[in-house]
Amino acid sequence: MPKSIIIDPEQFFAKGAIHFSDIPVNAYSKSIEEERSNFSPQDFLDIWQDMCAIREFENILNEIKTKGAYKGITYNHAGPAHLSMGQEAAAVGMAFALTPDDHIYGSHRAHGEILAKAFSAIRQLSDARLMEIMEAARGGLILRAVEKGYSGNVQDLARRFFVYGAYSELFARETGINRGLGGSMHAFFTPFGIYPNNAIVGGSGSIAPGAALFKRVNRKPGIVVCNIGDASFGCGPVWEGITFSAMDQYRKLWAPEMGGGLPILFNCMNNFYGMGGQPFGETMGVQFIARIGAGVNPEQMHSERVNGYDPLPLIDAMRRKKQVLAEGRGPALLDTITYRISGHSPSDASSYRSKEEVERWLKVDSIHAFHDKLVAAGAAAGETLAAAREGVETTVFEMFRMATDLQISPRVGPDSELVGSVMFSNRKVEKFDDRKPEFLQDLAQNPRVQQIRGKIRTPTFEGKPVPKMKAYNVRDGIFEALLHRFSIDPTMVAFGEENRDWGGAFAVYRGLTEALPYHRLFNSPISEAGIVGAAVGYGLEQGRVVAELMYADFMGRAGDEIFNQLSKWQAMSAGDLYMPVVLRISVGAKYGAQHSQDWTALAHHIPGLKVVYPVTPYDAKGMMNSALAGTDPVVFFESQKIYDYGEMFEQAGVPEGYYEIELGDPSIKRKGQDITIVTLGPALYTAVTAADRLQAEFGISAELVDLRAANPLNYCALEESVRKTGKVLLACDAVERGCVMQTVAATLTQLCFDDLDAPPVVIGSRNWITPAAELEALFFPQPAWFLDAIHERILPLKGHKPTTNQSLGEVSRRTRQGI
Ligand SMILES: Cc1ncc(C[n+]2csc(CCOP(=O)(O)OP(=O)(O)O)c2C)c(N)n1
Ligand SMILES: [Mg+2]
Repeated sequence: MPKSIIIDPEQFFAKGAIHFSDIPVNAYSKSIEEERSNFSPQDFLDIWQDMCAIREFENILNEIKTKGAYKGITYNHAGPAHLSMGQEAAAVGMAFALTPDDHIYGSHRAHGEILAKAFSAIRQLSDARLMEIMEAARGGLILRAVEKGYSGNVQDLARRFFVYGAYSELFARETGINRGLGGSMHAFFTPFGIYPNNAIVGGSGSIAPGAALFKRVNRKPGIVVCNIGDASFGCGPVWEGITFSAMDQYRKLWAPEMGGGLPILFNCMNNFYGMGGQPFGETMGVQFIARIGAGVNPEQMHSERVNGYDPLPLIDAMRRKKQVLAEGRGPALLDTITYRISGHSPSDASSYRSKEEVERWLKVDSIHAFHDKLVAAGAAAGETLAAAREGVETTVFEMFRMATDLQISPRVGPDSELVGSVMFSNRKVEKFDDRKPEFLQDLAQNPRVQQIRGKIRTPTFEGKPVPKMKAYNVRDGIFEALLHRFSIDPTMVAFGEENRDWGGAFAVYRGLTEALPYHRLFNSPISEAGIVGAAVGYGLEQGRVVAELMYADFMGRAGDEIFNQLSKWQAMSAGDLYMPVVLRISVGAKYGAQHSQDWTALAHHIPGLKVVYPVTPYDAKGMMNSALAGTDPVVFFESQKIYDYGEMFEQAGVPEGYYEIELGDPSIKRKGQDITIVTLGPALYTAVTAADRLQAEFGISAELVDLRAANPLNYCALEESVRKTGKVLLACDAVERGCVMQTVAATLTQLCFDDLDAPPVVIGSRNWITPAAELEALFFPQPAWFLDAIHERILPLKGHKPTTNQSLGEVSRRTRQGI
């Protein structure tokens, strides 16, 4: 427990200095003769031909991008090709020492890395396993194409399979390793330990730590390598990922048998350029990426700079870093020197560097240099190397030719719903592993469990409303659902800021600290990108995870991780991977402009996310149960306004046992005849007051429908209600412009146009900053706004005197001013 780490003033006032140790720079000095005991002749040959295969793979891409043809094959490749020509030694050196259990994550410039990792894995897997993998991939489609007329051995067949699958992927073919939905910058193939590559610079920096966390928590073999560029070290999420990886708690607070520090190597493919900006000498001040390790932890991340223009120093370093990680001393950092002789992309005019510089690097081109080194040392014969190169180039060309051929490698049809069909996996998985879930105590002894047992789960008790202190509330509902899944799925972990001893900033987790070991519930750094990124990485490794953002306002800090990562990997895997991640986001109030915003609209706008916002204990428990049984990313909004509300609608009360509520089904909270009021979030309770007034003052009976979800959304109950009443008002606490309710109103207008007496009216918060708690009534929708808006724009209320201006003229005035 952190309580055992005493912050003693004596200790921290003591004089001293911080000592750094030297960070090695190109310390490798072994000759080929010395390396002969570490590599067989076949190893040398394999390294050489892997480098040559990668060079040819990209050379062909370069030719078709710049000239539209290669060796008589004309092809127009519409998509990107971020080539890494020149970086082959770095790719092969990185992958050579890895096993299939070691997982690589990478960047937009990863063709070389994925090929190198595949070749390395293929050499280590048995023929039977390779056949199994190839048969399973895309239902055997890729294998069928490459085995036709082929009679060689299984390893060569597997190499054909991967090169062809990769080209097909780049060319958006059904035969692509990700069915053409990943493409050049995102291609991956998990059976060979190749995990997502990322078009967002540094994107893998926050994701890969989650993968390493998965390995630790679930005692999986292997390490995680995060291959990212030198310029990506200017990205905040990379720093957050490093910080997440280097937390003291892994070694100081987690049980020693968990294995210590995260098994992650940040491998900087340092080619000295962003697109054209130079991190060295221009856009950063660190000069050596390796220096960054010194700022992270006392071990300085075991950081070093290594020459990655030669595969052998890098393989040597990789072997040593693997050992460090195996000993639980991670994370590690490698600053791998390389250079891309190709442009950033084929349209790059290289205006940012001199010809002379490129020529200097061409002179020491790793492919030629390694060839000469092997020949000079007598480690390989020139003819053998030449024959090997010719062999791989022939294969690569043949695979390219096949991938361009629409007969052999078709695209999905223009009317295909393929993309839509893989946006969500919509599965139920009870648990992602069979081992026994770990707990620290018998749950019957848990203080929170005992406290909840004494609470009242129904709207009334003995005919009276239930006092707040006694009511089973929204928090309890979420807690019970979490505990249920924690006790079934051993892979399930939860983390976020102040999640452990504090019990989550809003006490939802209170009681879990006593129940769960550290590795299942822990405090993260204040790193929203790091938190969501790690959850994505954990999910990609197929573990269940709950991450928390303390306030919706902090979504901006994790924007990329929520909008580009969490949402997209299921579809980019063409349905191969699940994303069993629940992202809890608490919506604030009373805390002003930067802590009180409802940003459901942002999440709802992004394809690939399920977005829900339950506000009753019954809904919170049932929907969290569903989210935690599912396989899709669920952004689970919660409202700080109503955490302690008891159940007010479900007369039978909140069941003690397990039940699920389908995500996307709205709930009718009160039956009515005259008007439909639709809400999302805590506006439900404002609507209740408004509905009571409508009934009492005007005899109008309102039907209250709580959407409970923004996406997916089943319109059946809404349509039915609107057809009955002919009138609809929609309300939420998000600012009115672009809120979820605007989408729902527009859709309902289309679906129910003939049945509507008036256009749907949307009430949201004002398009302002959220003002101070004392002024919130000016900002958030109030019951009077509902009545005034109905009076002005739907149904005149006899004798009603509006207190606010909800007229259409006012709507025009506000939009004109942008407020
Ligand atoms: C977040 C983000 N910002 C900018 C870009 C545009 N961009 C693509 S590659 C690149 C340079 C990346 O340099 P580095 O990380 O060193 O990788 P390298 O391209 O050298 O392999 C930039 C700026 C992007 N894809 N993502
Ligand atoms: Mg770079």
